Amino acid sequence: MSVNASVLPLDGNARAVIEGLTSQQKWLPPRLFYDRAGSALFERITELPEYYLTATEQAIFEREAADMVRSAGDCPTIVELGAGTAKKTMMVLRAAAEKSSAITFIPIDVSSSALKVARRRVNRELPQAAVHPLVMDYTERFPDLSRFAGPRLALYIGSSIGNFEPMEAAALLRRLRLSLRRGDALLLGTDMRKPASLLIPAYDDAEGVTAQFNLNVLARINREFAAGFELDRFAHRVVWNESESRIEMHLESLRPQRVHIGALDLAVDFAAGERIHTENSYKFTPKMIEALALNAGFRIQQTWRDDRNWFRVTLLRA
Ligand code: AVI
Repeated sequence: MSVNASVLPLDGNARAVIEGLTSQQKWLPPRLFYDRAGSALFERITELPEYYLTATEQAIFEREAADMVRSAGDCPTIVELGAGTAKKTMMVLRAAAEKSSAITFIPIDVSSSALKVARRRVNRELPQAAVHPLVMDYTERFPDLSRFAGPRLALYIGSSIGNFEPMEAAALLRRLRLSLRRGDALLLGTDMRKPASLLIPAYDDAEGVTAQFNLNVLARINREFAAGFELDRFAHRVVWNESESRIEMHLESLRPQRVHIGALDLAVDFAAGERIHTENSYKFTPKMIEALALNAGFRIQQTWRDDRNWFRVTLLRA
């Protein structure tokens, strides 16, 4: 039996592709980056010499994890939003395991393959920790954490909060706070504002991995929605938006073209030079972190940073 796709209810990604590509200023949501291919490309980005974020945050954790756990207080349950493969988290888990004999780790991510790696890693390196991975999109809903012992320590690291508009970021942290109890803690990683000469290469690396990561969004739409994007007709573009304090990623159409998206019954026209805005990555100042904490109803307790002041990890109290 053949089914007309147009009568089936559309999922969130389908709706976003239609909405984004029929807008005056075309856009696509950054969550579309993270299919299996995109998650693997992101792992490669984190190892690039230009992408200083991961190594810098990792160095802060290596030096300060024990102090962070001490300041957070006794937290037998550790919840991580967007945990991925939980590589950086190990340092916090090890420090927490030294304090409490029984710890529970709840990594949350949309990628089940990344969570499998995370679970194997924790089981191997810290067999005494109980691991409860949750495959879910935390931007849509929050898990019920009440069945896990408190107090809880939430982790939101890697500057993932920077991929949200300031209002959305505050709303997300507010929802997180509501799923925590008074006195629970949050460790928040934020990439700090710095000269464009350092920021641009981090998002436009010499090897072209970030370009592939950006273009993979079109490849994914081809795969999942029977679209006809020809990847060599689009180019990866990176802009430092000084007034908004953010790096922007775009895909620029290199010629006038029409692209059909079969499963959505949609034809999209592009002018030469027209761009699809695919990501914002906000770069923070201490004031921006304070405003975010305040708007989300958290109190800042302590901050750790690297020697160059490129990245910060802030302990917030619900
Ligand atoms: C996941 N997130 C914090 C990354 C960032 O730096 O904004 C995503 C990314 N985009 C391009 N490179 C990395």
